[in-house]
Amino acid sequence: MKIALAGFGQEGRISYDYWNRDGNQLTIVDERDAVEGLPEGTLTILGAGAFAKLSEFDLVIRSPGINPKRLPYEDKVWSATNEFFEKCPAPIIGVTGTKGKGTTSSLIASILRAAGKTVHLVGNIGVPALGELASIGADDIVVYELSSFQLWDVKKSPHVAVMLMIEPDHLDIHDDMNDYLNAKLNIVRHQTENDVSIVHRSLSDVITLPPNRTSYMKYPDEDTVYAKDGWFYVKHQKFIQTSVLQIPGLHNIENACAAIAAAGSILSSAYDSELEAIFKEGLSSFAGLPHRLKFVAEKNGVEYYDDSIATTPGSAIAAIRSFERPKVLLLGGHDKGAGYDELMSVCREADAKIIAIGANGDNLVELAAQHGVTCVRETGDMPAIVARADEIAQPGDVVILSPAAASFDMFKSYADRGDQFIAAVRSLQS
Ligand code: UMA
Repeated sequence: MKIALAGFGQEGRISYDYWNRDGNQLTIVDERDAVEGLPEGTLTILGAGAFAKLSEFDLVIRSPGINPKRLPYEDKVWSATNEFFEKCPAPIIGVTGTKGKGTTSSLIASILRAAGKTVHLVGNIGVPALGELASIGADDIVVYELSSFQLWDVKKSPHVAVMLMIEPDHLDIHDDMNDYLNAKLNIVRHQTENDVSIVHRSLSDVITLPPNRTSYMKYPDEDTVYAKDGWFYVKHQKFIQTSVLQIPGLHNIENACAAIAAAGSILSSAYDSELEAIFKEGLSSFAGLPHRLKFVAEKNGVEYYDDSIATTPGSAIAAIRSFERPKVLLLGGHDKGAGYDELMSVCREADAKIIAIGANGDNLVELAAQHGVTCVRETGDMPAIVARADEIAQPGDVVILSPAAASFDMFKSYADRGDQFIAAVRSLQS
């Protein structure tokens, strides 16, 4: 078969290894002019306009970040996620939502591992699923973190679908909010009778299940899983103390509610004392993913937190709400089309000060002034940004890098932005 691999990033590279068999002729197609690490002797179509030349191929494998409308080759377009859903021998728990997918997926995996299961944690979390396929057995469980990009054109849905909260995001790539939401809803769209859907209560109005499905589990909710007065409750029964979690913030208590519901749907819905010990171990042993509201260091009486993964206003709001103490927020970057008014109101209520950074920093300064929020502009690099925070913050304050924007204006990725922040904080004089 003549196969075009559209996009040669993390997924494209794994797709190359996967389809490089059975006499297939592979061609790497990418809109960048130069792509590093090309396998020797491979056919390529590179540069602007590369996707216009694919009609002669039998199969086009779409990388997640490419809008399907840009590959108008009808039933020839396929994806690594579709291939994985088709071939995976084990049950799949899929997790989507705007923020919290990685954390919730990890919590689910942690609980299932505490129960002795062999778990494969794959997907948007940074592990292309196809690369794991060969090592998955029928008795294992897959936890698949799914982005809207991966769900965009899926033909199957996972056995257990978890939909976390959704807010505007990726509107620079999706046509509009409807297109984004529609892609996410594919996580339940092809489910069958015995499948399970676990849906954040804020989505009650938008969720549409396939005709053969009648109900879904809403969370947090008194009839399913919720948290009250420092305890997780399952079906009205006190279950585990919320303090077992190592990860801070109310949003993470909600993520844990979703994880308890999802893991319970695989292990047993009895939630008895034996399960209680397993869940406790699973929930407490997860120390959090890098760059998600992680404590970095205390300098001059000020605590610094790295929340570089926060690329949307909603996640920055969650970060602000995670602390009682006075806050200095490092905000800004490449704008993805989401509005900042609500975030500014929350900053105003919480009396948080802002240091506006990155490409949309000037707009943020203007908006902060309209909302009566204290805001300074910093146009320097990460050490300059951290030095400015050191200048402004008082002992007892927290400084949070929670930029509510993508990183590509100044950094390679959110991880690079977070790593540079950690390095700059650690080298601050104290
Ligand atoms: N490309 C084009 N044209 C386009 C888009 C991309 O030519 O219109 C090319 C790029 O030049 C590049 C390649 O395609 O060479 C990149 O492919 P990609 O953007 O689809 O990304 P991958 O490197 O394959 O990584 C993807 C996910 N990235 C995106 O969805 C943007 C990774 O999620 C994921 O970890 C990985 O697959 C493994 O499954 C990252 C992400 O930022 C963490 N996700 C977004 C998020 O979490 O907000 C959705």
